[in-house]
Amino acid sequence: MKRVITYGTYDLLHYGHIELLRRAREMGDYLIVALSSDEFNRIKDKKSYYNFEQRKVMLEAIRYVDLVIAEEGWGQKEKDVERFEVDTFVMGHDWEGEFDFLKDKCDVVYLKRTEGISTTQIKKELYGEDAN
Ligand code: C2G
Repeated sequence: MKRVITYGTYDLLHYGHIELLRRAREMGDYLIVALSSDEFNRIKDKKSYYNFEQRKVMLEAIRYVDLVIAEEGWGQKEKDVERFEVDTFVMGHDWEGEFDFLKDKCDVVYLKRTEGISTTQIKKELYGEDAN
């Protein structure tokens, strides 16, 4: 059983997220998503439209996702990789190189982001330029 993990806020779920999750799942047999808590979002200076529970319900409804856990901080990835016996860590390429420290524990793969869509762009188009 090849286990894959990825991390994110996944707010205002869109096809860029789905494409990432689909490709991540295809790299193994079981996909874990560590979903940023509302408190961690504040640390990332991200304000999500949906709260953690709402974002969790949406992710759990996606066929590619097998388990959703909470991401409470930057420092939990090594423990998660060990605890869930993860084979592959996946993130979009906007994080290229940032998580290479995990390479002694698992494969680290950065997948190309889907062009032309982002939660920030959606907010800007809905709420105007100063949205973040
Ligand atoms: N993504 C993508 N294409 C897009 C938008 C997002 O492939 N058009 C990917 C991102 O690269 C990321 C995932 O979807 O791998 C989730 O995106 P965010 O919710 O923005 O994640 P982020 O806030 O970058 O969280 O500890 C890591 C952080 O929690 C990453």
